Amino acid sequence: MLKNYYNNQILPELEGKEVIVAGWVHNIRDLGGKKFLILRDATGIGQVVVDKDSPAFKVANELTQESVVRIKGKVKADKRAPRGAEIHAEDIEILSLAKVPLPLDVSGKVKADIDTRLRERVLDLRRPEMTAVVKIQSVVLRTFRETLYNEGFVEIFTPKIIAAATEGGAQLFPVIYFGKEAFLAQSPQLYKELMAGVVEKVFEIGPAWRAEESDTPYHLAEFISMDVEMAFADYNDVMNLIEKLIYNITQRVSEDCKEELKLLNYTPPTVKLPIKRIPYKEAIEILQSKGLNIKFGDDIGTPELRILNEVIKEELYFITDWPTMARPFYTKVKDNEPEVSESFDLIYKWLEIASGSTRNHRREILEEALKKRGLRPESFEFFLRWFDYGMPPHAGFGMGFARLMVMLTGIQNVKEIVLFPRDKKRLTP
Ligand code: AMO
Repeated sequence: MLKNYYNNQILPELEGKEVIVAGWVHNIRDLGGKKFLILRDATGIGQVVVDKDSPAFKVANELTQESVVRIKGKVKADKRAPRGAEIHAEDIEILSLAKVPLPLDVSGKVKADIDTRLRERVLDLRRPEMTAVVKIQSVVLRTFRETLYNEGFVEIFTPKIIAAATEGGAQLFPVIYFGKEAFLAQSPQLYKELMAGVVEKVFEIGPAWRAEESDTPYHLAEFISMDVEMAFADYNDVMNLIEKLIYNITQRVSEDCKEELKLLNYTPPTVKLPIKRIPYKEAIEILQSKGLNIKFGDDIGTPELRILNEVIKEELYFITDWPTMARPFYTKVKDNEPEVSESFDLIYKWLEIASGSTRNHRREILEEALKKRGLRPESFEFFLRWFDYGMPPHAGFGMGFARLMVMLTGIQNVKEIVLFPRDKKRLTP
């Protein structure tokens, strides 16, 4: 390794010890006789003092913000330094000199608008607030995985170049696949169902694509979908599992990401179990009682969810039993109430973060559901044929990772959360 200490290990107990640290020059302060280098590494900020008579002083004069340096020096306890200790530099090696001026101020003194931030994304991601978001994301993914592994789930990968739309015909990205038309997967839906028919409990964390025309703070052309499918289960079992996942994730982020949340000046919601389950019909009645011109069959969009949220006063809630025809063909109809389906959305305040359902597991019912939606069963034969050979009843959900992160970081635009967001305007960086 080019270094033997990280910033967060430079503590007063190391007084007098020679250490080698390395990172980015976050800031340089010139105090005549000496220079203060604020050095940033993966663990945060550290302070390095360069005295005028040190051989390192000449090199320090050449330093620019964001240059990468390797510094050898002695630790000195000082209450004014971060964690109560600083390094007195003896040798500074410039590993990569950064150009001046920077297209974006990483130290955060000069604020940039969202377009500039996304254009200069790597520098933007180096800002401590954004680095905090990146770290929280990793804790969320780990907790999602660990919870599911503990519940006996198997992690899978499904193909991303596929032959048919799974979530409806619009919003599809076509690709030319060896001269044939194919599509980028809108979700792993059909393949995760088939795999529930192999190992019962599966999950996948992977990209999904939707050719979203609209430019909203909650839609991306490419998003990470957290998908679960379980055999011998229905939508209530799936909602119970989501409760466990959301509870564990929120708990773990609150405990393990204290520093990061402090940087973001945010406290995630406290998840109270069980999460309220409101049937769609009841939600419509509430909205009607608030004077909205809405009827059975209509979508409950963001403006309506905002109103519903004011009435319900829950940070998290499920809307269950959506109209059958408002859901994709794979969704099971409710047994004694065919106009609604065994389906749900999980809502955070007024943002949909997950949706799921009990699935149809009988071929003839799937064929009928496809036809009702104007789709040709023959186009889905690659999926349907497996229902001839033993498919258990099953259920599952898909959760938008970036939308979950809205709840966990308080950042209100998913484009700020995703590392390199893809939308109608952006294909680079
Ligand atoms: P759905 O289409 O509701 O369901 O998507 C599941 C979840 O994915 C997130 N999401 C998005 N996030 C960002 N940008 C987008 N364009 C976008 N579209 C969707 C949302 C949403 O709740 N196969 C079903 C899931 C299932 O039933 O298992 C599906 O894809 O958070």
